[in-house]
Amino acid sequence: MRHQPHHLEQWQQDGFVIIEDFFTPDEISPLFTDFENLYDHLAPERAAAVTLNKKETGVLGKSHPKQFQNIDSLPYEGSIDLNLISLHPALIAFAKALLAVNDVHLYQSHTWAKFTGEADYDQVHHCDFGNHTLTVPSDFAWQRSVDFVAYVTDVDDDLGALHYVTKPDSDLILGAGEVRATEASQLKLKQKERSAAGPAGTLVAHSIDTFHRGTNLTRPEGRRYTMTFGYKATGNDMIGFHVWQSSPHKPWERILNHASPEQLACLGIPKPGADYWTPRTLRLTQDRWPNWDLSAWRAGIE
Ligand SMILES: O=C(O)CCC(=O)C(=O)O
Ligand SMILES: [Fe+2]
Repeated sequence: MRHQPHHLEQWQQDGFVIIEDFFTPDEISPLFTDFENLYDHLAPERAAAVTLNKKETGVLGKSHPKQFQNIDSLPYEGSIDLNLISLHPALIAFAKALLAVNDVHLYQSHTWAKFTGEADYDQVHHCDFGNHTLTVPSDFAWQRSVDFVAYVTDVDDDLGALHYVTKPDSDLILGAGEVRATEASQLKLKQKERSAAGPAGTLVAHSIDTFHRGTNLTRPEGRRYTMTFGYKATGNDMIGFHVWQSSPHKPWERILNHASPEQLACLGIPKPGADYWTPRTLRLTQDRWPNWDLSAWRAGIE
């Protein structure tokens, strides 16, 4: 376990928890290499990376498509480490504890590279439910979700640290349970905002009903590499983002051939012992993915 009871209490109280050393340096360093391979060539030229051109890169404070251009989703054209980090057992355990459920589903996994000068990454305060559900955030935590942000580089204040407002503070400003912020309330939210700056290895957890915003990168030639992981309770059809099944030609073997049954259950693959597994489904699955070791699923069936 990499989380403590006080982290769960903080999540219940504030809607945000930040754990600075959630991932170890040994876990982060291969991810950094992957990010360099995937994104370094997209970094702006030096001259662009030291000056911020707001006119070209977006309206200050509003989200803008340029903010989201260096994003990829699972599975990744990278190492096994990069492909498995969204399903790290400690992350799964933390998601279960935060949502207070026994089974969770990974419904979002992104890499995201931001570069000084590439875009104006400043955003207004918002909650993320708008593109995670067609409904509004539930009154019950387990019916909402947990959004994790993992830092692959140090994310200092001049490197686009996320800013957030605790639930008690936003409730005081907007009214209890409000998830919409008027333009007039933005200033008040900013006055109460805190920084989620932290070193590589930091994990931030928040929910689809918590106010936060992206901020701009201002350090000359700065780069911010992060990953986003979204978990929900298994079977919660209100929440969604990716449809893993719609990209069968992506490198799924990098996950299937290396992940445990518990990890794969988070992608919707039935656990060993589930009635889905029969001699027929096992045979066809093995034909489809020849290098996936199915022995755990096969046990007791064949
Ligand atoms: O990357 C960040 O720091 C926050 C971005 C964000 O909140 C968003 O795009 O919804
Ligand atoms: Fe957001």
